[in-house]
Amino acid sequence: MKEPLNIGLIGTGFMGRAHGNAWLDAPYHFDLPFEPVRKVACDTMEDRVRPYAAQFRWQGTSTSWEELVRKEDIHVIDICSSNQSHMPIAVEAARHGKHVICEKPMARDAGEAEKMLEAVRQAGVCHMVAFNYRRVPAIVLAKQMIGEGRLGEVRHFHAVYYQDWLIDPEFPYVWRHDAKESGSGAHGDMNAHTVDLARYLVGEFESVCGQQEIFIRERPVAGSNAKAKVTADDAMVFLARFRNGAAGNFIATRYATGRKNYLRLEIFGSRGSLLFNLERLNELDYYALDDPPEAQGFRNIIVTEGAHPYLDTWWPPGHIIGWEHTFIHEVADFVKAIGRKEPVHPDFYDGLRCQQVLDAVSRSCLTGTWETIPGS
Ligand code: SOE
Repeated sequence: MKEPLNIGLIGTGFMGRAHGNAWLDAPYHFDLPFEPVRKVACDTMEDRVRPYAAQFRWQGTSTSWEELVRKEDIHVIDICSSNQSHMPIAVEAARHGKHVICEKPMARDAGEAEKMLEAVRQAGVCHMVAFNYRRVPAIVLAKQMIGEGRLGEVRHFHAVYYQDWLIDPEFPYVWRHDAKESGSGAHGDMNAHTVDLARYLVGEFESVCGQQEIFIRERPVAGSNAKAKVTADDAMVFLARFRNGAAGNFIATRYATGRKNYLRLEIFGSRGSLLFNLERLNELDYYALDDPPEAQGFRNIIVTEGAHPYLDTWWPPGHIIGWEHTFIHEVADFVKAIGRKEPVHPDFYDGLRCQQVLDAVSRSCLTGTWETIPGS
């Protein structure tokens, strides 16, 4: 019998469901050092948390995160609630000795992220930011290939993250439109992912220059005739310089009509290139300058071989995996790190560095100039 690792999950919306599914599935597919126990699910509303707990089979429920993080028998706090709650929950959870996994963006700004990092470091607990796209096998393969020098020097990192769920002006006002609650809009929600992937695949940022847009300034409030002012960005576009000399360009928008969850990376190096599209997440396109001239061209790698990252635990070659698997990989890696008492990445330091880049982009929209990333 493995020792139990009792989980307290906070926030039962979209991300709560993705994490709930992952906690359920991870032990069936990965050899974990503990038995994760879905102990308490928490949300502010009783009528949200109860059906969630029944669906994902949690033992108990709570409507108070303050009480949950104090519970002696909870070992891990999994934060899936809205952005403004991340900092207070993470700090308190760490203070009570809990390991913390936190949804992205880690915080609303770098100041909050710093407090969170300090809290987990002081407590000596394991910490992770849930940038799940680092756990797409094709992305891990891309990292390996770049590390092996197959691209030579990376010159361009081009990242677009397109969604279109806001094109309807009648789409109601939600917390994601409120900069106070969310920190930012498409920027923190979507650029956070691509900035983290850029740090993972290319390296640290040096400076950035951004352009922010709010296309629809007011939105209807559900259940009333009132309208609320949108303060969080609908789209954020920016240029970047990396410390290693690579040039980056990034677009995050919720107005890419027809695109649903289209995260595309194009990485061009002196010896080769890699292309990735999240909506085809089992595939990686690779161009190698070292191929004989008559055979040159992009090749499409179906990333489902046992030799590919994470895939030895799933299905035979060609039997594809999906979006939810990235969360399963994430919680499995987190539990393994707790067992080994070792750091796991992306950790709260990575979350802070990502936040510093996002903040610098926002600053540059106000100053109209390039902004340097602290510590560059
Ligand atoms: C909404 O834009 C969202 O769910 C993000 O919050 C997630 O991080 C992303 O994976 C999909 O889109």
